[in-house]
Amino acid sequence: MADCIFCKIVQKQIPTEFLYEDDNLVAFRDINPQAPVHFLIVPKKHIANLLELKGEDFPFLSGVLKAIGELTHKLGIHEAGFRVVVNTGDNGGQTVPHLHFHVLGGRFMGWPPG
Ligand code: DGP
Repeated sequence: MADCIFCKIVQKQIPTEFLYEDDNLVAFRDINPQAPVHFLIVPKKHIANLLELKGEDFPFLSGVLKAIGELTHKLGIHEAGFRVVVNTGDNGGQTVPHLHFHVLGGRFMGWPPG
């Protein structure tokens, strides 16, 4: 989608190192990390948010779980734990309207979130 920053990253119009990639998604570090490890998992297809996911996106969702498993091990946060967040809409704090899964680790995180 034109003017979508994550579409531009997916299409390599904005140079970004991919930590992980498969047919349906890419993962890259958050530009404004909130934890020592903070990366985003982003569908290659433009999907605005969690509620826009369709049945046909199931391969993407299973890929998200695979990417989380592989990257948390690779980046060494699997044993101490980590958090997966999908901010959705204004109250959820979503600022980029292209679905993304935040994965944060490397420090203790309190609850409830702010
Ligand atoms: P959210 O607030 O949940 O929509 O999170 C959007 C995140 O995207 C935010 O933590 C910062 C990150 N971000 C925004 N623009 C860029 C970018 O150009 N590159 C990278 N790597 N991350 C970005």
